[in-house]
Amino acid sequence: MGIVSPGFRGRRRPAADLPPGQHLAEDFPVLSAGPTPRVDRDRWRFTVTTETGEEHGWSWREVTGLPAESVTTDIHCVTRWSELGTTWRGVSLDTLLADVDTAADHALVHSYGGCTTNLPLEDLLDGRAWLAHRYEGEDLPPEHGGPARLLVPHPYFWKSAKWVRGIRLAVEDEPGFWETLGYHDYGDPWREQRYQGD
Ligand SMILES: Nc1nc2c(c(=O)[nH]1)N[C@H]1C(S)=C(S)[C@@H](COP(=O)(O)O)O[C@H]1N2
Ligand SMILES: [Mo]
Repeated sequence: MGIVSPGFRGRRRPAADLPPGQHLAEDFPVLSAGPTPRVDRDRWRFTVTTETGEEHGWSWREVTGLPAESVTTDIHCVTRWSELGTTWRGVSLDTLLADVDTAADHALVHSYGGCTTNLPLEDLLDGRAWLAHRYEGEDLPPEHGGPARLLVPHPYFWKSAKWVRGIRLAVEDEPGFWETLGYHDYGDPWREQRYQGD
């Protein structure tokens, strides 16, 4: 028996799993606002700065020595492509933020290269965000944000900062690069929060 429809790919799930207005990507598109920063692992650092200016920093060796988790998740870009069931490996932000003493509600994520994006701090906690350094079983390639990127799959994918360098915690919300350009402050794909005012 067996009905094989042209173009069927076994890995794909039904489009019912897609948020409104999204379609499946053919491959893993690269979406970068500027050139790909090349960051040497020997000089790479990840720094969390609290609202009082207290810094918590990790070298590449320290970050990759922390317990890592495997994550399989769907990702949704505001330009309307989605990918289902992508697999990653990285350190949970719960682990990185565990010893950080803060009263802040907001996070501004900074990337090597200067890009920024903002998120509520609570969206980085409770198993919803990772510092990802592996993608589909390989080191994360530079064009997709290597050495390491933020993976926070429940909002649109622009919140998943590539070449992540650090997080600044703040009492007041401050829009990042994308949000200043008109993207939504929060960006929930299931509510189609693409642009300010959605
Ligand atoms: N630093 C930085 N992070 C970024 C971007 C960027 O241009 N610079 N693009 C964002 C957008 S809009 C998307 S959809 C994803 C794209 O990730 P990819 O290029 O790995 O597909 O990265 C996000 N993170
Ligand atoms: Mo995007």
